[in-house]
Amino acid sequence: MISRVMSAELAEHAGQRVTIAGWVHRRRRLKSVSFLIVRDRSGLAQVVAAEPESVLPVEETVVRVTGVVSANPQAPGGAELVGPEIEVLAEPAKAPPFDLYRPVVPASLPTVLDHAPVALRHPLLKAALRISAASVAGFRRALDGLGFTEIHTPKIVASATESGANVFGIDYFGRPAFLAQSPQFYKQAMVGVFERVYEVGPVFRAEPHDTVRHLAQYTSLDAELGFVRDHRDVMAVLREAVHGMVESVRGLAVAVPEVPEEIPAIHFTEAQRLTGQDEPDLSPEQERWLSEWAVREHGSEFLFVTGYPMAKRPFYTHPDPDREGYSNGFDLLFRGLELVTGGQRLHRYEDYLAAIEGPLEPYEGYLQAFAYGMPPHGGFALGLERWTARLTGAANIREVTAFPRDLHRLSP
Ligand code: AMO
Repeated sequence: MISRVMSAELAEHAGQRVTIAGWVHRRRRLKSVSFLIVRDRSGLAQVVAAEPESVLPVEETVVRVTGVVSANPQAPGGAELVGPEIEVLAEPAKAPPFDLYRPVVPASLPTVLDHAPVALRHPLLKAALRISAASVAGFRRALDGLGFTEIHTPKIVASATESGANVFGIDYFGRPAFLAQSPQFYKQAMVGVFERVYEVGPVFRAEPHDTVRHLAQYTSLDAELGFVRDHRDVMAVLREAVHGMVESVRGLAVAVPEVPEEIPAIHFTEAQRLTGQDEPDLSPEQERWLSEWAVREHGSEFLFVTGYPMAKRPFYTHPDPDREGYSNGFDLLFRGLELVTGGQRLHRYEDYLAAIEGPLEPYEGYLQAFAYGMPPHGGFALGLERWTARLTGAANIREVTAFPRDLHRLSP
């Protein structure tokens, strides 16, 4: 049996008889010959057939094709397969909801999402998911290089971590439980074990808003590190993580941003002054304006906003020791959108006892970490779908999420 060759490697086999396998991406007739474009994990291969187009297998048929490789500068990858024997491995039961071979996705977002298992085969939609995968690989590589250990923490938990409002409740063997809104408590506890940890995993938010930047489940790229001076050490690690992600997508994404050696940072109060607002949080419009300002003033597509008011940050946030009412918490804006939240945390047991409102019982497991000694620490979380959307220019994060979960969508 001849072993399978990837479409991207065809040119290396010019003159040889080889076998490729994949899906029929497109059948087409040109002058006197028919072409079968076969799609595999590496790309597209052109097969030249003698038969008329109508007898060739239809789009999305799974095929194995054996033929002789012939150099042709016009073919994808500079080579094509001639004299093919086509073996059908699986016939589709249905036609795809739209032509997967069109250069631009010829369907609305709801159509794409309703047919995600097949729609995601479109090269553009697939490319976004590959960018997302490469970003995660870059994140891991950067943090591995900085002495971080990857952890995996429970997604079924006993208490809300971010706010009580948007938490999914579940029935856990007759007891109330929640889907984790973040790995916040566990990543902090694991600083007590490894000093530096990260996690890539799903988090759940019962988001009642139907926006282009919120999902009910998203992938959170979390990191947490001990022995920090304050939040600035966390921001420096985040810069390295983002830089690693950018390097990893070079060649895959079109508009790859520059990550400045030092990402510009402004204090929350300065951001308010610049935008002429005085709310305790930044609105999406302010975030957009500030991003444009950072490009204008600093030539940077990234901007840190530091020192958010304590009132708007979770209870585990460390206050700014020099500025009453403000925190050592920050956000990172990227291309007009909040991409990351992070900061320095409280680390003394008694500070937690004072910060937690209401009964301590749901927090008992978490509090153990602080009862047994924790160094000054901090961390951050980056929303993967927001990152990929901003990198690819997708207007809605659902376009770059394989099977998005939101207010209306639980399937496919
Ligand atoms: P926060 O709740 O701000 O912080 O979330 C961190 C980042 O996650 C992304 N994000 C979302 N993405 C898609 N859909 C959503 N519903 C959604 N909500 C948030 C954003 C956001 O910046 N524990 C803290 C992080 C930390 O301090 O370490 C937290 O979860 O990109």
